[in-house]
Amino acid sequence: MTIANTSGCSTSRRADRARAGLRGAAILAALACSLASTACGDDGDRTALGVLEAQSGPFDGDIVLDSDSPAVGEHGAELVLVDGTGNPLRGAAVEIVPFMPAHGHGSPKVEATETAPGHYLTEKMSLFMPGVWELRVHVVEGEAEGRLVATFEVR
Ligand SMILES: [Cu+2]
Repeated sequence: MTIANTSGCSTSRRADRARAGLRGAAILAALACSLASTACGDDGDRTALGVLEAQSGPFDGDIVLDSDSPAVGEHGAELVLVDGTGNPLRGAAVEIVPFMPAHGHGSPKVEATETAPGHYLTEKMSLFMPGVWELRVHVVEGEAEGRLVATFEVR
């Protein structure tokens, strides 16, 4: 799913693909991206900053970090997760592993606890170096399992 993010580009790559057949819309999307930062390019390898992308499994959702411009240190985040039919995902076990792809290391896994139906909160992720961090989210609900990822830049 897509949320507003600091890159100024509000379209996810998935949404871009869905629109690819609509020529006018595609041109508009390209124009919007050309006006935005490099976080929203055609590189295709990197997700837009702050956008939670489903990688496997039936789940989808959004993530909000506790800062729009996170500094090195401990950070919290709230995830809003939905099941395969778009309803709030209740009673799931949600874990997050912060990882720095450029450095090949992460920081300790944290659990996110459900605070309201479909809302999962974590408070103490250690983002201890400046640079690009992936938040790798693992979700288990009954027999279903899913992985999602969001990318943030820490200053
Ligand atoms: Cu690092």
